[in-house]
Amino acid sequence: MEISVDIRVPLRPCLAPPSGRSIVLDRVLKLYDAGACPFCARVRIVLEEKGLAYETVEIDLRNRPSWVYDLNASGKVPVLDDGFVLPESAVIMEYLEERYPEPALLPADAAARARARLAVFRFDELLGDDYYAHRRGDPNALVERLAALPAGLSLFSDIAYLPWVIRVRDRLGVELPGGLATWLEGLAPRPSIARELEVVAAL
Ligand SMILES: N[C@@H](CCC(=O)N[C@@H](CS)C(=O)NCC(=O)O)C(=O)O
Repeated sequence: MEISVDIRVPLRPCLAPPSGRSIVLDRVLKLYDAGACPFCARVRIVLEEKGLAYETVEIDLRNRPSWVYDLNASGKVPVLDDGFVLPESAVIMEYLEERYPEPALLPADAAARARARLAVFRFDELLGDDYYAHRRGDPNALVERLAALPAGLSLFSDIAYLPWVIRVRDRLGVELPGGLATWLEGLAPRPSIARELEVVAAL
């Protein structure tokens, strides 16, 4: 695999690797993306944490092109193309962590890695179901879920939850419990997270 310094202008500068610490591969990673989508945000953040140059194809979810179903039978984004086509944000995160191991987002210790993966595996029950119930106006336990989030286990699992926590605060106007607000403040200066905060602010 050829690795060299990327001097190309990214197709979507607002999502370009922030620090100049980008690596370019023998092909450009392509992300089928939607700015508003927190599942896509997981992947955007991982790509930027790893300093990977990538281009995005923005999908209008309200007027989705039919070819999206050729990439992912469910029609959902994100979908990553790294020479092969891969849907599902949590699987894409795992793939990027394995394929581009530096910098590592999972801890070194096997038990800590397992705990981080378990937190991602249980995302729906620990946050997602109640987040979407709240958005629909259905009964929900969002506030209780936020107070009990498995935050701070690893950067990997934090990235899997952050997009929703940002949207809870900045889009739904729900006040974060103290510990979670502090956790978010601690992560916000990271360029990858600062960019996502900007994406959400522009929605
Ligand atoms: N389990 C999928 C969920 C992705 C997902 O729900 N994406 C939404 C946008 S945030 C989508 O494409 N929705 C279109 C649809 O449901 O038809 C993942 O983790 O990637």
